[in-house]
Amino acid sequence: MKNRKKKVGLHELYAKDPIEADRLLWGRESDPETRRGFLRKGALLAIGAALGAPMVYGKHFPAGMIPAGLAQEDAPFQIPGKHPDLIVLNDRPLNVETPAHLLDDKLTPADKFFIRNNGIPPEEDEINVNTWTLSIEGESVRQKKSYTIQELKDKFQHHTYALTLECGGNGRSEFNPPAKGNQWGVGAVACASWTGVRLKDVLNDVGLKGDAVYVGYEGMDRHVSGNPEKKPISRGVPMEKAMQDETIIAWAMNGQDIPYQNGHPLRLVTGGWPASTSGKWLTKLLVRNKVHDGPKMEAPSYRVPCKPVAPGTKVKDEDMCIIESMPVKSVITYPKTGASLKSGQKLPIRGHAWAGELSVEKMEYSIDFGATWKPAKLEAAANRLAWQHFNAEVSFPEKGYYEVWARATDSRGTAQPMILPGWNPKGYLNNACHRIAVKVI
Ligand SMILES: Nc1nc2c(c(=O)[nH]1)N[C@H]1C(S)=C(S)[C@@H](COP(=O)(O)O)O[C@H]1N2
Ligand SMILES: [Mo]
Repeated sequence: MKNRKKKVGLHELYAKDPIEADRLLWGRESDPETRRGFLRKGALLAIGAALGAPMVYGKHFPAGMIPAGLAQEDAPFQIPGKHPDLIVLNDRPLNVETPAHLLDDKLTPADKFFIRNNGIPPEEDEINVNTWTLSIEGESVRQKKSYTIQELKDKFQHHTYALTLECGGNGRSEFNPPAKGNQWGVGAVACASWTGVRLKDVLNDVGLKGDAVYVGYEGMDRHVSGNPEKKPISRGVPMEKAMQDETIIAWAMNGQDIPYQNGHPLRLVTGGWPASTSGKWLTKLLVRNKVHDGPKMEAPSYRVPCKPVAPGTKVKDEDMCIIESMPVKSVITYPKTGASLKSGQKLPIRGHAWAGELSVEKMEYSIDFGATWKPAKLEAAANRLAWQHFNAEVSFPEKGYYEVWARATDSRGTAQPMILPGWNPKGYLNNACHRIAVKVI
């Protein structure tokens, strides 16, 4: 497999030396503390030249931010069953994100669903749908029990839900100081329709002890070290999440077999929570009498500081808390960043918004770098934990370079931050507003 082109340029420079990057890009020094401040006229002209059009609302554009119009193009890379324009961040284990404009479908099709592997998936010929068994064990089951996929299908009622899965590290590439790990842009998120049986129906059939507090999963994938004793990942959710109607053990995505890289033939789906809790190639569920302690449950994996910290702070393991519901977020899926239109034309925009366990109550967009906001139309979710679609018709006052920023607000009134939210050592939960570049010519 060919690795994708190494990312170079401004993004890398920003990661290494943000002050120098500001100087190069903006021709001025930024405040080393906040790297905020706004552009002077000379810098505005320079940036306009680089973009090929003047930045009409340039006086509102924060220094230290890279215009979305200067985003890097990546080399195509072909993965079986996946769209050629997905972006490969790592090929062992395979980690692949979806560019925002390929997330335009209301339900994400199989070929556009991102891949986040922590280990090496089972070989395709090791997957036998007829003999695959799921065993339910752990100290809090009355008696261990196992089911074939056919038994699950025969014994329990089937349910289909649209469920949003977003990797906890989605958006990591923006953090500064940078966080190690896959440098996800915006596309480690998807919402497909999943069919299976409710985890709670299965757990009730098995019979639980009164002390059950957590359900962990194990999958058939292997640790990259090749050590058969080690699992690459085994995470889980508290009983309350496990017992929700929408928490399912699924065998189908969008009415078809789950794609191989996304967990065929069986996966746990826990919508609205970090997708790391949705175990792929599911072989085992462990009902625990304590917080599950499988690989990647321990600090600092999938945890953030319990209390906000200054960027770059070292945080003790005991001060890191497990991520549960994901924060409010949205993505503009049409047009693709870099769109241009004729002066006087209106630009239709659309995308999706989601808010973990909550719903999205309001959607807005800005064409002046967040100085003012206008409402977008927001649709109701297909069901709880599914993303919601939005659209708007955008007018621009004159020719020039613009960015369209989108901002969702959840049902508790919490809105997406315009720029990077709380820094954390592992780079999780970046729910800053998505933005696209637009030129009016
Ligand atoms: N068995 C197994 N399940 C797993 C993983 C894995 O590596 N192995 N990765 C987790 C993580 S971190 C994420 S973000 C999602 C990604 O799901 P996807 O690859 O279908 O997009 O799967 C989760 N479930
Ligand atoms: Mo993840």
